[in-house]
Amino acid sequence: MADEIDEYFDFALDLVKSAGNLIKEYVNGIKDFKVKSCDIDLVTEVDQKVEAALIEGLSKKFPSHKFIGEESVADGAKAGLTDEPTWIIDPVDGTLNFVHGYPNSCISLGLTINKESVVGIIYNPILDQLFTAKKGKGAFCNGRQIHVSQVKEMSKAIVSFEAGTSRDEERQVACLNNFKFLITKSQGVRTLGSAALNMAMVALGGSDAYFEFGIHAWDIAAGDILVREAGGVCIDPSGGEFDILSRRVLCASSIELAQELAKGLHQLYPERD
Ligand code: LIP
Repeated sequence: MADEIDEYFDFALDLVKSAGNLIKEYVNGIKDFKVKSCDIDLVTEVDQKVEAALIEGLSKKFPSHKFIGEESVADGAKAGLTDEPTWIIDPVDGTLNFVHGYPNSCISLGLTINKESVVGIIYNPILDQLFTAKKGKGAFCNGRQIHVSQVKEMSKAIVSFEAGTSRDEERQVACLNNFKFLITKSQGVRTLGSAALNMAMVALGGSDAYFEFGIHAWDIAAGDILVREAGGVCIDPSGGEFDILSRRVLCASSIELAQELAKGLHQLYPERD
């Protein structure tokens, strides 16, 4: 299995690096975009071109593999996860940032086998940050091995979260309650605008935890294995087991910090993917 994972990883990495050039062309932002579920949830032709290039390249090389892509699902494809090798793709994670020319956007590519993340690639071509992980082989940033911080308590933690794509009343209440929880209990609060890059910062040890309600499998598949291979944990925000299709995620440098956060969070339960 390890040799197969190496082959999958090496081929996918070349494709991601090449697709990153499409994003680099718009380092100052892109003014042509379409609105999806609301005027915060956007898509550009670059999102669509990157996803098409990754699916075309991977499906030619590995014809039996399956795919869950953000824009394919937006166009009606099912986000069904099977035991087959499945590539889970966010072609531009942080699309709102990308449209604005705010340099926190990335390609997020995860691979699951038997529903377990075994490969993660998160590439921000604008800042030239390449985060990678393979099952059992550690986590890396630009080829340098990385590790989560040693932080085990909120009072010493930088915690990131996101307001997300919708602004309905229930989400506003949860967001404000959780923001108050963080500013009173943690050392710092950050919101990067990209789930994958928030998770990469935890793996890097730059921040100590991240949680979000309402994200999708494509936002977190790569970040899940990256954080775990960096020595961190990924769990459900209520403290239970991580479920990639639940649209809920909490990752942290330690289980102690994750559980302290889980105890105090105002929970949201979006409809599953
Ligand atoms: C984004 C996520 C982010 C979330 C945004 C959006 P996209 O993904 O990475 O965490 O808060 O609402 O969903 O849509 O840019 O691929």
